[in-house]
Amino acid sequence: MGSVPRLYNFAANVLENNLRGGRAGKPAYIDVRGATTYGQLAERVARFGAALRGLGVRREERVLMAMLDTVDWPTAFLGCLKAGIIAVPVNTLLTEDDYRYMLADSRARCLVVSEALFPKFEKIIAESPDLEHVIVAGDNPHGYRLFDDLIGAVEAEDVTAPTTADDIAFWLYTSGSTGAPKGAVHVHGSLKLTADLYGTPVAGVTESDVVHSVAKLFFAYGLGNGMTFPLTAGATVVLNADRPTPDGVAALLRRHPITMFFAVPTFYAGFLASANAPTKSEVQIRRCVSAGEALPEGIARAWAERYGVEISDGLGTTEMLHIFLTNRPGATKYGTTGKAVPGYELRLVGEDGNEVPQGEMGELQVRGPTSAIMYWNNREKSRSTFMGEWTRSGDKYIQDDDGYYICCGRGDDMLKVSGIYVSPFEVESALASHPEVLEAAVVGWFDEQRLIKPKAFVVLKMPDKATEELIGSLQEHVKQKLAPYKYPRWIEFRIELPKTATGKIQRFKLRAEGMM
Ligand code: 3SK
Repeated sequence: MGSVPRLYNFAANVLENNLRGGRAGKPAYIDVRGATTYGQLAERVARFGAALRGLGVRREERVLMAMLDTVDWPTAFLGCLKAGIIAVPVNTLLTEDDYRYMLADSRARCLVVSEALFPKFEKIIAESPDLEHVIVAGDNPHGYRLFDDLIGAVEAEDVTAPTTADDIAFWLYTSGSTGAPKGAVHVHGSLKLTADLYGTPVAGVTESDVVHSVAKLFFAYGLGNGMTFPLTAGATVVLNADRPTPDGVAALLRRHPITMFFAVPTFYAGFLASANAPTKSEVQIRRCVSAGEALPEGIARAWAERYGVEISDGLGTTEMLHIFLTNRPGATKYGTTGKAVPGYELRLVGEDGNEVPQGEMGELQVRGPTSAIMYWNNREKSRSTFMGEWTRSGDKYIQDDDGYYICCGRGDDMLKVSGIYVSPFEVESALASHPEVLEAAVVGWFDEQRLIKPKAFVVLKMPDKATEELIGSLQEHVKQKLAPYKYPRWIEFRIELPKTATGKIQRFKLRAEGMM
């Protein structure tokens, strides 16, 4: 099982291993600008770390990364880690308000932003008192420094910080049903351990693989798929900076000999439905993984029939960094999330805090060496999530007679939409800010593929204003206020919402209507 030396720097270690393994000339990444070899990656990472140090960014200070998936992403992330600086990669689909919060909460001294995302930061840079340096990845510096110029201007000196395995390496923000996003704080050793426990032995990433992850690098899922596992194995990664559409990914699969494919159920479903999807003979995929939300059996079977490859459905959390529960090729039980990844222990806990008997539903809790050490600056949520050796997942599961775990949804009101958490409260308050809306309740609803999407039940101030046109304008209103993926796919007008005697909305009653 995995172990990490006491003195350990993930970035320095993984890059040195590849150079020592004779892979200096082998492509590590292929992006829209071409291939970057392991040798070039090691040099870029060293230069970026040295450049940050040269700017005066010190060990343990934070660098917020709002970056699209190009080779600049791993360069910046690994450059921070090598220099002992903390990388804070963030979701690129968020709003200005979200980023304002994250800059303030992390007190980032440096921002690295892709040119295409710069407009969302333009105004808030000046409002972030701790931010001293802005680096723009792309061609237009917008009055700041260009990423390429910065790394071109320094020597690739060795800035490796003598970190320990338990030193903080990076944070990943995750949203809860209420309150602001929480920064899950991860250490250097956890990256190695996710590869040693899951990436290499279970997902099976090898040196000969060409890997593509539809999930972007800023997700915990994408970070493992597109960086930790392939770099640990010495594989090659194909990156896609664009929004992942079935057509775009089909083109990548035709252009590159991709052997390992990581995606989320919504993507698998959309790809299967696409007229342009490649045939089995056009692709070289040998392994497929799904996570983010439970994979419906119909999608898994249709994929296996079309491509002759089972999709291994797994569950991870941002808090545990990667997958700890999964199906495996040859032992897949469709409709379940499989069994624990060796190195992790699972238990199902009831409302009373005791483990439930086999066959009964409980909250899934996990014990393993890759859990985050805390949520930054949030003692209350840290204490209730990281309970000593056990970490709460917030997901409800039952274990069947064969020991396979079956997902029964969330234990709170959160929705997972295409693998990303959406808080119903946030969508409700966006709806309630529309002048025609009195109140709203948002719940998860199955679409025709049995994948969860947000549905809103809306009470209007004047019920006779309910029209199809208003539905469209409410959806647009939410898209303007929040990250667009959070908008309600369906809106139903109601005269009133089900409530308790104390006026609390009974979302479970609305949810139950969708199950009928
Ligand atoms: O959503 C998941 O299942 C997942 C998988 C791997 C890493 C992180 C997450 C949230």
